[in-house]
Amino acid sequence: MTIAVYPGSFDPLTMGHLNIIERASQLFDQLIVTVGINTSKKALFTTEERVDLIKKSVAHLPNVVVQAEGGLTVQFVKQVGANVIIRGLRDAKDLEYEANIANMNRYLDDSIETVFLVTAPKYAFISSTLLKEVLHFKGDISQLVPPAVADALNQK
Ligand code: COD
Repeated sequence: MTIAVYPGSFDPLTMGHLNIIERASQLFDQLIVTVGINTSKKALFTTEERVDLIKKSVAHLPNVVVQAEGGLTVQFVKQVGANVIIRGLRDAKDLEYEANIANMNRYLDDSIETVFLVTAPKYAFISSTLLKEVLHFKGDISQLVPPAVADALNQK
């Protein structure tokens, strides 16, 4: 069985993330989406809230599992018997950032490969950070996130 892990902050999950999840779930027998800790980001949702929102948004994908992960991504990948990390690329800036993470992960464990999926163009401008900025000023972002996330954002 081929297992891949898609780690992220997902604060919150966007349509761009969901598109990557849907596509990766077709490439592997099982996809594990992990809500990890990015020490350089300040969170809007708790880890439990993010896990719950992702679970609701991937209910139509039977081979996708969602969980929280507080440690190093490569350790988790090894633990679950996977050897692939999925990441999404929106533009050249993402590539530069993601290449460094992929190389650090390869340094930590060179049996683990990072596979990049290029964002569908209609989602390329979406980022959790920009969403939070628009929301702060009460802009409408309901089309840019799955319905469960839109509801949760309205309640925040
Ligand atoms: N379309 C497609 N893909 C997208 C979009 C979009 N609109 N927006 C974001 N993405 C991609 C990102 O490029 C990324 O690949 C992924 O989705 C997740 O994005 P974020 O922003 O939710 O998550 P990050 O990048 O903050 O997640 C960082 C981790 C938590 C994975 C990382 O910090 C981590 O692994 N932490 C644990 C410690 C560790 O192992 N560090 C790695 C060594 S440096």
